[in-house]
Amino acid sequence: MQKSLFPQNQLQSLPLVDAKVQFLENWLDSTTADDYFDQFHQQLDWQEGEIKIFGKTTKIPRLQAWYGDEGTDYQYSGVTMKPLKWTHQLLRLKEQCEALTGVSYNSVLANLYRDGSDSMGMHSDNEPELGLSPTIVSVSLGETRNFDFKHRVSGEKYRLPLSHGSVLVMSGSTQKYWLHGIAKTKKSQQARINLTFRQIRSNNQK
Ligand code: MD6
Ligand code: FE
Repeated sequence: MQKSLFPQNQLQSLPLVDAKVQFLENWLDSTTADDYFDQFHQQLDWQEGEIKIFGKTTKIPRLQAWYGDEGTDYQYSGVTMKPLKWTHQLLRLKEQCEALTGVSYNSVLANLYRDGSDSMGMHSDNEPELGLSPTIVSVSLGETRNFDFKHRVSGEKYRLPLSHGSVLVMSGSTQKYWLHGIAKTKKSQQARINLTFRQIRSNNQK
């Protein structure tokens, strides 16, 4: 039997050194993506998150919600988030991400960018509970926003627009060498939801 000329899925590798980043623009068809957007926008328990910088508490410029298996507490910039119980739709999307990547996830961080003035600063997802080379799957819904990468050492930059229904997978040494973030923009006014599925080492296992 002839081997398929194409890999199992259509993920495309981005040309970034010291990283493994894969992307698929129209992963979800538009009806499915619309349904997920509406459900998550209405049903998730969106909170104004806070971070502590040098002991000072500040509101973050977007809304957040954290869902996962029991024990997947998440420490983020000095704040601990306790996971809420999975919704039916989040579990369904998690299973689609698992089928795409062949990796299992036990938690998801949801971010809601209400308009172009909401943002996420440049960061790496390198918290100890994620392990050394985590695979993180990111699904984007709603407004297209630019996703920026910056290499920690060389300063090299790469920008990728993340559109409705697209999926981005980061793995290997990506978090070690690259920062990423979502800049503010004057252009984009509509809401965007991003979901990053992760595998957190549970507190019970520590
Ligand atoms: C966002 N995403 O797209 C924020 N992190 O709104 C992330 O911070 C992210 O997309 C790790 C892996 C993939 C991501
Ligand atoms: Fe991130």
